[in-house]
Amino acid sequence: MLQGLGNVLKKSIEKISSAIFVDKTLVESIIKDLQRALIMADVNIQLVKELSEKIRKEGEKYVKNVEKKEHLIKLLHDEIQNIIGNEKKELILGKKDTILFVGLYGVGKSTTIAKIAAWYKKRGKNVALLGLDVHRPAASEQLEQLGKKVDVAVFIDKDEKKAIKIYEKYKKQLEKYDLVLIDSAGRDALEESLIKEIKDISSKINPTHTILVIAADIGQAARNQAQAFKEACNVDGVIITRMDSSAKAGGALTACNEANAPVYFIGTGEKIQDIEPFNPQTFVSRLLGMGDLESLIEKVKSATDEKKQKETLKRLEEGKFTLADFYDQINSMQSMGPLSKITELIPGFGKAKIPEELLDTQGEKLKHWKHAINSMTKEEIESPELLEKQTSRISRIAKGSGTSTNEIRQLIKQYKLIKEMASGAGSLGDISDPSQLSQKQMMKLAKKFGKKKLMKFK
Ligand SMILES: Nc1nc2c(ncn2[C@@H]2O[C@H](COP(=O)(O)OP(=O)(O)O)[C@@H](O)[C@H]2O)c(=O)[nH]1
Ligand SMILES: [Mg+2]
Repeated sequence: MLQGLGNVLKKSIEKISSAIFVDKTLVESIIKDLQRALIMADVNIQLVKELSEKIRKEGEKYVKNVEKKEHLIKLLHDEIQNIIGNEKKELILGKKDTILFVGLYGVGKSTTIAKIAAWYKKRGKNVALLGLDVHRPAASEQLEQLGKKVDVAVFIDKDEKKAIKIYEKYKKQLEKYDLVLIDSAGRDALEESLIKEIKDISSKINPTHTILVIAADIGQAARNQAQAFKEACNVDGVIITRMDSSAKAGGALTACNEANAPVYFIGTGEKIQDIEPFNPQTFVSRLLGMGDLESLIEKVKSATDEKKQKETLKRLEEGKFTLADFYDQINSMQSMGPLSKITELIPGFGKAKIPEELLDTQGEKLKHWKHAINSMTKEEIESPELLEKQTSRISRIAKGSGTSTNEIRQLIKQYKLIKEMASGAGSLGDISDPSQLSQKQMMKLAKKFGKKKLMKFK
């Protein structure tokens, strides 16, 4: 879920950690990727603009500052957290609760009720369902089947057309349950008659909680819907369904945050167990691809050895950069951990779609490059130009390291790109201390190398 945004965020973190230093171009490229992903996820454009501005403004502070990479990542994290929500708001139940579920047709209301029933039954509650969706003939039958599936009591009346009458009929019997979940009628669109009906039911039943169910598909339109339902009937929280199958989940989540409508749960599939409490903090951490921010920052810190980075730069400048230095760079990238494993942490991710293969091959590629370098002679490592002059060496290394000649050529290409950068940087004067690089020098560098990224492992 939110795969696109998640992948962009993970790539941004990789970009930051593998960059030799944080510069304006890096910050801009991250903002650009992020903007595209947020808009794809249907996040409000104004919100995207504000977030970009904050990252640009704050990010500037870290430019030219090798040791501040972790701050840039924290900034990225905090801004995303801000638009998704900062605090977890739980659905708090007492001894006896009645929850009225409201929402439009087809959003997954009945399914969600069954999921919630199973969730609380497992946690020791004696649960009953009450079907008040009187407009659609099949609605009560569906609820009955769902109730059977999760093994809880269901109260319906297929012939009664007045919702409130059904409620009155079963009121007494329902008293013996700890938790009564009420399925109300929906409509195709938010309209006067629906609001009136919900208002009526709500005032007569006086539920302890009212939960609005929306489908992630509506994206940022969730904001108006949440506001309208809140005005009509004291909605205290939201459940967003189809987080697994909609690309607009980012819009829905951020819109609920804007409307001050806490998200209690998210639906992540069609099965009964496909529901989870929504915790904005763990959600964002998973989106960024890490268990939590602290460990992420630790990883970035250990992956970026400032002293080593400076040495690398110096060697680059002096034209002494060899494959051994390149090997160190690969190592620092790899200490970020295998990205394929990280995707497993994302709820619904594994189930919904195949994890992006790119992330895997990227890790694989680095591994192969390391193997290849390990199979080289000292002479080859020091002067990789030899490999281009005598291509038989490439075949030998490929055989010895279990890699392909193609991979080795790619490795040499990448290495040369960095060396090329070195000669350009050299002509700019002393860059042994990257924090001393002037804006002008950086512009010159950026121009010289155009769109080529210094460490672009793609
Ligand atoms: N992929 C996915 N489908 C869901 C989810 N929740 C509900 N659905 C599906 O949405 C459709 C409508 O559900 P239903 O409960 O009948 O909606 P209602 O009209 O609001 O009561 C059904 O096919 C459900 O299986 C979810 O979290 N993920
Ligand atoms: Mg229904």
